[in-house]
Amino acid sequence: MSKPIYVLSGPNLNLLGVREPEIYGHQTLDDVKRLCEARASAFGCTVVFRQSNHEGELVDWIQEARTEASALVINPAAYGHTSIAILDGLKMLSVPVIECHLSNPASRETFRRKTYVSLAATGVVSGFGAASYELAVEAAAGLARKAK
Ligand code: CA2
Repeated sequence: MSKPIYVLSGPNLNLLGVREPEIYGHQTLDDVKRLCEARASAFGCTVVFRQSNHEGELVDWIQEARTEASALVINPAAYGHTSIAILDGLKMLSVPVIECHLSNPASRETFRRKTYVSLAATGVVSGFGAASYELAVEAAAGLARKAK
């Protein structure tokens, strides 16, 4: 049995679908989880889907992914713009890392234009709403298969 794709989401994304639907869409994080599971299953993969508002917990899960995941998809949310701890954790992975954002941070405020996570990412998917996660899972599944 191959290892799952870890799909991690950062702070405030538990409130997805509740506020700012014009930026982040109407779908909830549970909806996004179902979309990721369906897309992974189409590629013969499974996902471990988790969200945390806490930087350290995200770092713990990234470290867990070193041995337990075939690939990692991460929407670091605001921590992408601030967290060197998350960047350092990601740099320790040898599996593919896909950074994913619902919105396109490059087209928003200046402070969103830099993400530390991108420095450790194999690739980035941004701006497609919930479909960003599906596309990221698809990319992760393809890269994980190639790496076998
Ligand atoms: O577009 C994305 O996915 C972001 O990672 C979302 C982050 C933001 O800081 C990044 O620049 C881009 C914010 C997540 C906040 O989550 C919310 C959920 C529901 C309602 C409002 C915000």
